[in-house]
Amino acid sequence: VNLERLLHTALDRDEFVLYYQPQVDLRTGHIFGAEALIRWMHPQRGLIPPDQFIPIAEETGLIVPIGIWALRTACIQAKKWNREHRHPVHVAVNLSVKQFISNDIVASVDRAIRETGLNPNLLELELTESIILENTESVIATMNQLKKLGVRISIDDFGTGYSSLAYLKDFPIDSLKIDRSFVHNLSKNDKNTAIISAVITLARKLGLKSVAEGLETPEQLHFYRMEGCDLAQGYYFSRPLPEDQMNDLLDHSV
Ligand code: G
Ligand code: G
Ligand code: MN
Ligand code: NA
Repeated sequence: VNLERLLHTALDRDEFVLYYQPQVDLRTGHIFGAEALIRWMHPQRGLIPPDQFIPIAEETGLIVPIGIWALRTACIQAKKWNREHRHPVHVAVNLSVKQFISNDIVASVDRAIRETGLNPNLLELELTESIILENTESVIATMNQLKKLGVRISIDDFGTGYSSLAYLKDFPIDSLKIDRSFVHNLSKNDKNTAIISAVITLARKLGLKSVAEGLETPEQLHFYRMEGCDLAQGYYFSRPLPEDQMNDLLDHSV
């Protein structure tokens, strides 16, 4: 089977969908926004998760048009949410490194914002630490151009890459998403508690927002809140939801 053709057909037939995982503001308890997570709604095989097709999309270069679709769809959705709700609703979109360096990402983001009319401050782009392994000068230049558009940049899965911390002072980023692997088996003596606590402090001292990922229990939530983490997402609050369920959640929140 030619996987590239399959993905191309999926794009043509509009078979990709975005799910949305709510992000909660830990100080107010309000919904801050949502992370958009792509799925492939295959007519025969059902819902296919991103780890089963994003790597192929990257290899074949199809990540570029798929990424443009995701960016645009998330912006359209967030624009709708912000028309209908009093509180600002942010949306976060994942960008793979290939996407960030391979095409005119700045033009794509600019177009998505202008064509949908979304306030760019409500759009966050999630990058992983692996971006650090690319040409630093050009990554910084691209990030600065994106910042000029008014969007926010976050580092996803923070703490799991092989990168140094030095990039935190050179890169114009806004938030750190603490990888969910640190959240498991939280107990008083666990080394993970020390790491999480240090990352939250690091973020605060650098003027960055901290975001907890993968919260599944009230104990985990309590710990992150006590440490002063700003935002959180995880199954404790909600799994990633299809559009209509995310709409319902927002409709029933303050
Ligand atoms: O939703 P799920 O936990 O299965 O997502 C698995 C991975 O797929 C995550 O690491 C996430 O960053 C990635 N991912 C989800 N949606 C997108 C997307 O629209 N673009 C890219 N590049 N990656 C995505
Ligand atoms: O790498 P990224 O953070 O973009 O990936 C998000 C992935 O994490 C999604 O596939 C989502 O389904 C998954 N996820 C979100 N919340 C939780 C959680 O509380 N527990 C677990 N195990 N996975 C989660
Ligand atoms: Mn993410
Ligand atoms: Na993550």
